[in-house]
Amino acid sequence: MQDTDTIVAVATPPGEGGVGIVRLSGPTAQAVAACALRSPAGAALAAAWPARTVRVGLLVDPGADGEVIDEVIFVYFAAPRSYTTEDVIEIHCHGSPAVLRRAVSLLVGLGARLAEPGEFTRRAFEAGRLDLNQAEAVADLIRARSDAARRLAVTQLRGGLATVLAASRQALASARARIEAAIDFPDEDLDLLDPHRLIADLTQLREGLAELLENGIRARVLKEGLTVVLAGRPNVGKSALLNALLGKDRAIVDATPGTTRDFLAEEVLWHGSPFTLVDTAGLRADAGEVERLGMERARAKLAEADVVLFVLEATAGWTPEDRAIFAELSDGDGGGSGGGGAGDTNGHSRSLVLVWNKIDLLDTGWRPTRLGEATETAAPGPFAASGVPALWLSATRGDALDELRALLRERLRERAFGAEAHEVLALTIRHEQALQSCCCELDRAVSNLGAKQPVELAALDLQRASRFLGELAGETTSDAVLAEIFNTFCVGK
Ligand SMILES: Nc1nc2c(ncn2[C@@H]2O[C@H](COP(=O)(O)OP(=O)(O)OP(=O)(O)O)[C@@H](O)[C@H]2O)c(=O)[nH]1
Ligand SMILES: [Mg+2]
Repeated sequence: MQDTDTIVAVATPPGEGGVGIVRLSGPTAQAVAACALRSPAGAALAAAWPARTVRVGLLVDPGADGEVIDEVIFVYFAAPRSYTTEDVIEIHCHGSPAVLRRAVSLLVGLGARLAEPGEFTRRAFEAGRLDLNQAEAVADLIRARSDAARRLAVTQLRGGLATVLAASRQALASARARIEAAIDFPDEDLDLLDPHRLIADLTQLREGLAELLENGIRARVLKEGLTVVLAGRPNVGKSALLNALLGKDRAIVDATPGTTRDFLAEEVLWHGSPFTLVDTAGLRADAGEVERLGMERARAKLAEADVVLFVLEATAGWTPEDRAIFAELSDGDGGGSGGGGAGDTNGHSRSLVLVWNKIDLLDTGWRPTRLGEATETAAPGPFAASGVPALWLSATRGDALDELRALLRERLRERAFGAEAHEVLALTIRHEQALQSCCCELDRAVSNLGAKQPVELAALDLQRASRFLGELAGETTSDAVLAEIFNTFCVGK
């Protein structure tokens, strides 16, 4: 990738649209565009282009006797006041795949190069117009599916993390300066370095970062949504429930046990909140080879679940097979606690919901009303008074589906608790790792100072902490990380 090239790409999504935008960026953008743009009357353009002015004209192919490709409008953003900080020309064509394809190949023929994914944003980053967090926020904003995700991306794009970190970086720099001074003037160290104050300052700094981390993890739930996995014996109606919740015939439903083999994931938005619903193969002991492979996949999905819907048959009651599955689900991470996962900081305690399906087949007219009321009577054996919510519903008749959706939205809110506030930033895994490492270094420094170790040790700890904060602010980043981030972009951004 050579940054002196002039690059070109279609900036709008593929397909038909009212307008399709071709974007050129680089030192020769104006010269390249001038070869292909004419006034509405077909005259060549004057040498001096007014910047930031919308102009009407024709896009022509000089190599094909000036064939008119489209009537267009175009805008020139003169360096450095453009998205990439280079000369940028945007040509607004009609949103036709044929026009856009021809326009790009024409501009490539005239000397531009096809842009790589994310190359426009990468140039903006390399020129210092955006920091790395803002560049990532651009990709997040483009991908945002819910209003919450959009809001988080815009906060980040407007410099969120860098602003939040400024005070922490300042505090760390001051602590380092005090330690360095104590190292340089060892005889006076007691006066220069008040270890108690330093420990208090570092502890406060660490608490602030830990809070940022916790809120960031919650905000990620708002952005990425909750993963809800349906699990249970074969034939209890998992696939029927998935279809009912989605409101469409997505999974095959059949009276033969073992119908679903592979897992099936589908995203939905309920009241603007994203959920990923995952249907899985029924779990049973005497399964054939293919079914067993399906069960392995089901178990892998269960490990990723935020919420497990344990589907049971109201007509069959609590069977020994259900008991075995329950033992498996509650093995390990908090599956049996039924708590909403509030207060969880590693982002992965799953919560369990019992779903008694097929109540339309019960001949009594009985039907539990509220969740809480249902819990005690509905939760058998190990669930009695355990706080695991239980719902009685019918996937095929549609009873209580709204209650189930409401319960799942409630779970999402619990996970994201506090993340609605404006100052919250959604952290990426990269941010989380850097923050965690920074907190570790601060802990080490505090314990070294507390144990009256030579101050040089704490100085080294703080030096590393400061490097992690720099990484977090998007200043020091390896080429591999950069490549990974920009490769997730679409071409034209
Ligand atoms: N009466 C009634 N039948 C249902 C209900 N839900 C599912 N069924 C029926 O139960 C049978 C099994 O449904 P599926 O959704 O395929 O069950 P599953 O749990 O996905 O089964 P596997 O994929 O084999 O693990 C089908 O014949 C469904 O029509 C319900 O609420 N009421
Ligand atoms: Mg199924």
